[in-house]
Amino acid sequence: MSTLTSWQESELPKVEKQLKDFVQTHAENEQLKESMLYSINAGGKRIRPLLVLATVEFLGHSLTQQVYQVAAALEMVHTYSLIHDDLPAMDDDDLRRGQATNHVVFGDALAILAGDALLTGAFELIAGTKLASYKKNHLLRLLAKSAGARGMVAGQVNDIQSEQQSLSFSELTALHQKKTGALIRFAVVSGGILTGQDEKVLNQLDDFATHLGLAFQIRDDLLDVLATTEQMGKKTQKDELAGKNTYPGLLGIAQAKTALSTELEHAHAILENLSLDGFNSSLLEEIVQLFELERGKE
Ligand code: GRG
Repeated sequence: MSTLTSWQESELPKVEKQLKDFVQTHAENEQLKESMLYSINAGGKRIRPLLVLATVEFLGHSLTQQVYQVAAALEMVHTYSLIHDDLPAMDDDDLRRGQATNHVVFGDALAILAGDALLTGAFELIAGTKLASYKKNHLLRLLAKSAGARGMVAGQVNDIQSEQQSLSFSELTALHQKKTGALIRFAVVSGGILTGQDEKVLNQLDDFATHLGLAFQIRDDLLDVLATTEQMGKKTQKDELAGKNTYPGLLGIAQAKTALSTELEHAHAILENLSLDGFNSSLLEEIVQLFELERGKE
């Protein structure tokens, strides 16, 4: 068993507990609770919480309840974004995480409201932690910025508005730095904020996560072309049909693979540089490897 596998088996249940306890105790309406828990329990990979936890470990600090709470809050924002993205008014998907999408099971209205409650609940969860006020403020402001009109929401709007138009490489990259990248950057930088790092380290973490976020998106685009619906637990081959701008669409598959490797090399190099300061990067390195294409698709 790899270090990452055994570590995540012992650590992720603590994030799951925060997620479930929060929804159980904060959703008064039974149907709303059911709808929120349906998507929370649908078997996401928990990449963003893993990045929060691994960054804290990398920076030489122990994992406290506050770290698990911030990781859970981030997963709540991510889960809300998937519920809303799947709605008929957006991507109109009926399969997510290998299951029927939230609106297919609960109806559009409840799905929208479950997403709203997960998003707002994330801020309540962080605000209620026992972190020092300055850290809490920083995390709340950064999460709002990352999720909102300068972050993920901005990226999603860009994505919708640019369907059926051709974006350049730099326009596509700017779109994804917001749509997918902003929450991945929050995951890593929050580890730095939680452990009280100075601005120089926070900037390096942000730089590392920017490359990781792009790698994540290029890989996701490649898998839409190369993987099956069963392998992904969501419909594949959709991007081209929807007239979406994608890395393989713009660059071709071979060059998109090269772009993925380039982003991962940049991420490695930044991590190595940070490791010179005495940090142990082995877990984060293993997580970076998860962003490579699996064997058979490389
Ligand atoms: C609705 C405001 C709003 C935003 C939605 C994130 C997003 C923006 C849309 C999701 C659509 C999509 C395919 C994005 C590309 C990459 C991505 C975020 C994939 C899903 O994340 P994973 O692979 O999913 O971490 P799991 O299910 O494992 O959590």
